[in-house]
Amino acid sequence: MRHPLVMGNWKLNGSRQLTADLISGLRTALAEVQGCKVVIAPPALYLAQAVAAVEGSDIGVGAQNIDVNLSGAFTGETSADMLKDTGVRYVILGHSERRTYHHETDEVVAEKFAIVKQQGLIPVLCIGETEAENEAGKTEEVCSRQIDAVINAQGVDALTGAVIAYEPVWAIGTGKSATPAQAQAVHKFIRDHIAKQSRDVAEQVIIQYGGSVNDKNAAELFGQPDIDGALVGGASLKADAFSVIVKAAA
Ligand code: G2H
Repeated sequence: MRHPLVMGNWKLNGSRQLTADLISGLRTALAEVQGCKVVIAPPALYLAQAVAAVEGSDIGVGAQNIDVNLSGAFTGETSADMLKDTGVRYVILGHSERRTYHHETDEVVAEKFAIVKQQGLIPVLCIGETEAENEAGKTEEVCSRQIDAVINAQGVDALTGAVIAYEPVWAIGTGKSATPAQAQAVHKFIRDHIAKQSRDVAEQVIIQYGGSVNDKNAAELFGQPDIDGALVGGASLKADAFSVIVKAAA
């Protein structure tokens, strides 16, 4: 039985003050909520503060990226080892902003996926098509290629315990979310694609939707059978909006 996961991707936003205030607001608003796992992903600099601030609550902490190396001469990077040492449990991988601005290929993302799994952390593998790919009817081709980069390198069992976030690039930060029916169709395709290799893995893998999820559209998205929560950007920066989204998934 899959449980929903709602994760807040703060992207390059935040401060010590916002981290303290947002987590305090979430702890209050979500104290009674059960049935939905909640994870926040602040910028790397605030991860240690966030881990300390969520202590004693059910809120988990995730990172937005890692390096493929565990240590060494790699200036400016953060390793899976360091995240684990800090108390971080989830790692977002292959977000379209990293694929676009940092030129992360499917192969690099798959390598990072392997490191995250080896360190006992939970990868959140972001996949999704651009607007041009969508209009060219290539959504399924792009999503399966991005997943197959992991499956071909590590086997389908690598997806056991992992999270996939389907984020159509045209819906990210645009206010233009996919409709529940559009998202469900792609989520079902993704699950069926994995099921060709393993029905068990396909049934247990959490597939989040991401792309302009907010307190108004969340409930209808979560009503779809293959949508197991959301990866939330902009709306995760306000405790009240994010709490409404979490409660819609619970
Ligand atoms: C998609 C999402 C979070 P937003 O990137 O990953 O951001 O909800 O702002 O579209």
